[in-house]
Amino acid sequence: MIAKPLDDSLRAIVGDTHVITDADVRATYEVDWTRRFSGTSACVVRPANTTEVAEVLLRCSDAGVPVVTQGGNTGMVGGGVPRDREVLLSTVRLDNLHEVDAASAQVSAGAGVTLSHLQNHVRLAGFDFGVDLAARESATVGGMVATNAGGIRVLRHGSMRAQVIGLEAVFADGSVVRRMSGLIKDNAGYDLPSLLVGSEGTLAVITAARLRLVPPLGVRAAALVGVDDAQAAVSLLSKVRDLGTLAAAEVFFAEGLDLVRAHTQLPNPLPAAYPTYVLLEVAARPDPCDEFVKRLSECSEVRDAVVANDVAGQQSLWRYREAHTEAISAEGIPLKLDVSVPIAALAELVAALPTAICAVTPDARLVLFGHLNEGNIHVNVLNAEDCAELVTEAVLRLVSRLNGSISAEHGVGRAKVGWLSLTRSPEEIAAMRAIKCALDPKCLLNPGVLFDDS
Ligand code: FAD
Ligand code: 2HG
Ligand code: ZN
Repeated sequence: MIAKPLDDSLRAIVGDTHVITDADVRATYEVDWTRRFSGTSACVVRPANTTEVAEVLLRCSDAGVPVVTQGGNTGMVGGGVPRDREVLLSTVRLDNLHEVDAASAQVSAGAGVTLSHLQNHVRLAGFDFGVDLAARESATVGGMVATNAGGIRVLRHGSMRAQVIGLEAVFADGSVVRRMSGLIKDNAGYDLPSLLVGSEGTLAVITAARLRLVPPLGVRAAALVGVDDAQAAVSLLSKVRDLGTLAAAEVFFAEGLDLVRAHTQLPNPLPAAYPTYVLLEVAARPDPCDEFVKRLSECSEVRDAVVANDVAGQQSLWRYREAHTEAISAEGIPLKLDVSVPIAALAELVAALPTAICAVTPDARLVLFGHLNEGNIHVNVLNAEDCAELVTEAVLRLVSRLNGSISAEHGVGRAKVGWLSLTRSPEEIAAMRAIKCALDPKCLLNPGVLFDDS
């Protein structure tokens, strides 16, 4: 599968055991989490440090062989799996995690460190990390930077971009750039770390990140609230947001809850069923719970609510939201469209989606959920394998008409390449292509991701 001279050089760089050519072992790297995207790699290479990454990229560049970078392989848009005999560079061994720098509230982490490892590490030092998401056991620092991951704490701390102070990365030709000193103020020219955040592996391989830490959330309370519809959810959010203690605001609907309950055997969270559910969490010092409960009792949108101020109770409320992805996957391979619209248009989007999708395929099963505060809805469509393109077109055009984005947090990957122009102007796409050509002139990094092959 791979020419002998390149195979020999890769083995010389990372060692025999870290160049995987066996088809059965490669297979786990060659299909994505959703099972929707797969391909074949020439081999899987697992470098142990930045020098090895640089040498691997240099050899591949000399041989003209494309490279796909993979972290935890939890991405949802097919960006981290090979298509056709690329070298797959896995970052699993870049798992160096430095001591927390308490004076600056920062930490340096290798690209292959998982989110849960990072969280446990910084919590032991009295800090927390500002991004959290349900794939925490597998998603890596490098993958989260490369996708500018969002998740459940964006309303409090921003997305991954807001946590990145500096990066170390290797360009396609093997040259290394490093900005890891932790300077908050450093305005000397173009900010390369910012450019690499969200670049989806198309500009460089990120090898390490210097990350901002946040104070622990403090005392928390979570409420699962039943409301009438998406408009009521938006209106409720606006009434609790000004408490100043909100730490999460998530939304899901009756279909999703039914699916989660069928999959997990969890009981009904509230005595009656409601069309729409909002999961709110507050966190602060001093204890924000009483004020939160009082505010909820004053909101006419609340039809019923269960409040948890103990950790176990909060975790069980979160389970209803976080189990959506696995419950949907247990039913089949969904078409996943992660979109955002201005919050004022959220209710219109939620109301229009069933009609738009039904017009393409009446048999589709639609499950919606997402991050309420950012107008970010995860549109999951089951039974749409045969008409995925048409459904994608219908949903993304609707989103574009509502001034939304075709990708809120998962990226463009391979999944949405054909629709980039719905969200980015020709001028923006031309500028992005110019950057790609300047940094990766042979187009060897993640070909087919973000841009089509032309
Ligand atoms: P991978 O899947 O391995 O790769 C993703 C992309 O990043 C690919 O294009 C890959 O080439 C590139 N990449 C990976 N590592 C590097 C590197 N070191 N250098 C350069 N490029 C690299 N995402 C959210 O934003 N918010 C959520 O709330 C959220 N929840 C999720 C819940 C579940 C259950 C699952 C399965 C996924 C969820 N995701 C979410 C999606 C996913 O976890 C994120 O996109 C995550 O950032 C991917 O990290 P990873 O290490 O798995 O990257
Ligand atoms: C989430 O918010 C993730 O749970 C996954 O972004 C979304 O499964 C999905 O569509
Ligand atoms: Zn999400």
